[in-house]
Amino acid sequence: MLQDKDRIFTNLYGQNDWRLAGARQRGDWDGTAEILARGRDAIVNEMKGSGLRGRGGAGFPTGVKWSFMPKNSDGRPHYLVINGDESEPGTCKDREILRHEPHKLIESALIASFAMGAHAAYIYIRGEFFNEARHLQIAIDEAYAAGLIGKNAAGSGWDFDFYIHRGAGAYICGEETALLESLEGKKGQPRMKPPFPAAMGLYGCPTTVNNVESIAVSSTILRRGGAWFSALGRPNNAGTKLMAISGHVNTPCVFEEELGVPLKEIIEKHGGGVRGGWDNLLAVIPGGCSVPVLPASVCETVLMDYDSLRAERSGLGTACMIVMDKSTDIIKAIARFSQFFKHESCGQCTPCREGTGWMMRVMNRMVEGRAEIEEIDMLEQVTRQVEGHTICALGDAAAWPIQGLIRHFRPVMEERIQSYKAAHGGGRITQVP
Ligand code: L3W
Ligand code: SF4
Repeated sequence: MLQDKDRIFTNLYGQNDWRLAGARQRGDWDGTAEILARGRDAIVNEMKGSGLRGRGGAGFPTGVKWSFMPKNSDGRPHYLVINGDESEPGTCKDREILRHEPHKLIESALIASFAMGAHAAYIYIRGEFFNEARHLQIAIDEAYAAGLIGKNAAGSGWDFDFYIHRGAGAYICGEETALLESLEGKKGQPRMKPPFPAAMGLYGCPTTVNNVESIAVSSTILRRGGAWFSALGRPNNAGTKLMAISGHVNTPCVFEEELGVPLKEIIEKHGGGVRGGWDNLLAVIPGGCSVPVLPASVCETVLMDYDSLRAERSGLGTACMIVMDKSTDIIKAIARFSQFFKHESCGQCTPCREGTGWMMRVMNRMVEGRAEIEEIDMLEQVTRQVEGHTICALGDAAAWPIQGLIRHFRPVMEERIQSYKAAHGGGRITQVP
C-alpha cells in the first residue's frame, strides 16, 4: 500500500490551492532548469530506468517511446501531444490532474518536450471538460507570466509553447492517430500504423503522444529519481498509478495507489467495500470498459497491475474499476458497452463497422434470452473475427468485454435463453440477428 511520502499527486480533489503559488509549495517548478541541464539523453534514460509504462491503457514503456524521437529530423519540428481526451466509460482520473494539478502537467510537458527536441506541446482535451480546460488555461497563463514557459522557459535556454485544443465529443479521438487527424482539423479517424507517430505524427512531423498522467508524473520521477519510482510496485509494473472506483461500492473515488496491491484490498480500503459486503460482489471490470470483466472469485486474489491482470486474461486498462454487485444484470451491462462501441466506431474498417453492429444486436437479444444456445459460440467467433483485424484498438475493445462475459458468465447466458424459451412455449427462436 502506498505511503504518503511516495504520493505524487498531493492535491487530488483540490483540497489545496491548484494555482501557481500552491503548486510551488507542493514542489512543482523546483529546479526545473537543473533537470533540463542534465540533457536529453540523461532525461530519457532516467525515464527508461523508472519503468514507467503508459498510463492511458496500453502500458507501453514511456521512456522507450520518448527514445523513438529522432535526433536529426532534417529541419522538421518535433511535437509532444498530450492525450486528454479521457472518454473511456468509468474513467475519470486525468480529469483530477487537469482540475487540481495543472502545473504538474505543464512543468512535465516542458521537460518531456525538451527531452524529445520539441518546442511546442499540444494537449487535446475532451470537449465536455470545460472547467478542466479553463483551469489548465489559467495555469498556462500563470506559467507564461512567471517566465516558466515561453522564451527561455524557466531560465533553461529552451523555448517552449503549450497549446490547448478542445475536442468535440468523439471517443475515437482518444486513439492517438485519430487525435492527430482531429488536431490537424480533419475528421477524427485512426491512421494505419506503422508509421508510428515518432516517425510521422502531427503535420507529418516526429511526434510523441502520451496520456495526461504519463506526462504529469515525469517531473516528480526526474526530481526523485527513476530508482525511487521503480522501487514502488512490482517488477515490470513499477510505480504508483491514479485509479478510480465506481459502481456498487460505498465510497466511489479517485486515488493514487501502488501497482501490485490486491484488487480486494483496494476496493476495501479506497472504495469503502462492496455495497452489502464482499460476498455481494458479482464482478469487476478493472480498467475502463475495454478490458474483460472478472468474476468475484478472481477478484478475491488478483493483483492490480498490468501483468497480474493480463494473466487472468483481462487488463489494467486505465485502472478505473467498475464494481458490480449481485443486483447487476451482467449481460445487460456488457450489452450496454456493445452499444457504446457501435456508436463510437468511426466506421472506416469493415470488421469494426459491421462487427460492432452485429455484436450489439446479438447482445441485445442475449439480454432478453431471445437466442439459441449455440449462438453463444457464434457470438464468440464473431468477436474473434473482429479482434486483431482492424485499424485501431476499438475493434479489440468491442470484442473483449463480450469474450469476458462468455468466459465467466456462460451459465447465466444459457439460463436466460432457457427461461425465454420456457416462457414462450419452447421451440427454436428463428430470429435473424
Ligand atoms: C513505436 C512501435 N511506437 C506501440 C506506441 C503507440 C502508442 C503506444 C501504445 O491503445 C489502449 C487500447 C484501449 N514503435 C510501437 C509504438 N507503439 N508499438 O505505443 O500502442 P498500442 O497500439 O499498444 O495501444 P493504443 O492504440 O494506444 C490504447 C485501451 O488503451 N483502453 C482505452 C483507454 C481509454 C482512455 C481514455 O479514455 N483516456 O485511456 C483501455 O483499456 O483498449 O488497448 O503510442 O504508438 N513498434
Ligand atoms: Fe474506426 Fe473501428 Fe476501424 Fe478503429 S477499428 S479505425 S474505430 S472502424
